[in-house]
Amino acid sequence: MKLYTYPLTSNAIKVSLLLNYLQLSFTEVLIQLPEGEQYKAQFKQRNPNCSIPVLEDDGLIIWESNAILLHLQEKYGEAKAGSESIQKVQSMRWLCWQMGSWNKVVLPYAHQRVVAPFWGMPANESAIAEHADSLPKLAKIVDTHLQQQRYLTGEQLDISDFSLAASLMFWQQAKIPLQEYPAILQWLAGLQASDWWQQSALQLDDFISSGSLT
Ligand SMILES: N[C@@H](CCC(=O)N[C@@H](CS)C(=O)NCC(=O)O)C(=O)O
Repeated sequence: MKLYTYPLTSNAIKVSLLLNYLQLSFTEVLIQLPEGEQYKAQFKQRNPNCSIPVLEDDGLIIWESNAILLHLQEKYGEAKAGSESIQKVQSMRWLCWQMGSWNKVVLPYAHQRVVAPFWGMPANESAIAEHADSLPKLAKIVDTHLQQQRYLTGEQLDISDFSLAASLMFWQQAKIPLQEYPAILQWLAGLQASDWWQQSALQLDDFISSGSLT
């Protein structure tokens, strides 16, 4: 299994988190986004959108990070997690919401304040400000939900938790204003305490200090 990735970005982080959680062995192929490698013909053959992440698994090529999560869950996940149809619908609801609403508002924080400086570029604060007014509304929805249950779809960890939490990997460094959402902070603290989250965090630290995959 190969993951074409640029590890610092939120859509890539969600896949790495799940791969570590499932303890799957895979090869990472670094696509140097700052050098425009995603536009090269060889990569474009794999993803015509010229974006990462892309998963190659037994000849199957999958782009779109949430579709990759679904594939990994279906093929390698525990049978019990997400097997109930109502849970699948709830999971799909959060995955769609993550891509359609959450990403637009939350992803720019880490992208501008962590990834851009890593690339030697100044943070474009107006890219954050453009959607920042919507953050309280979205965070409140998640927080209210998590006050009632441990994870997004119930008491079991679900791929939608990976999908939303990935963009919070650098939340303190990126100064994402989450202080008023205690249930989100509690959920996040629980995820951060797990082995697979810490494994991903260490891999990101390594990438930040070396600029390459180890
Ligand atoms: N909806 C896609 C978004 C993929 C995406 O935008 N990836 C970014 C990194 S997070 C990328 O590759 N950007 C390169 C570019 O736009 O040139 C997914 O979830 O996989």
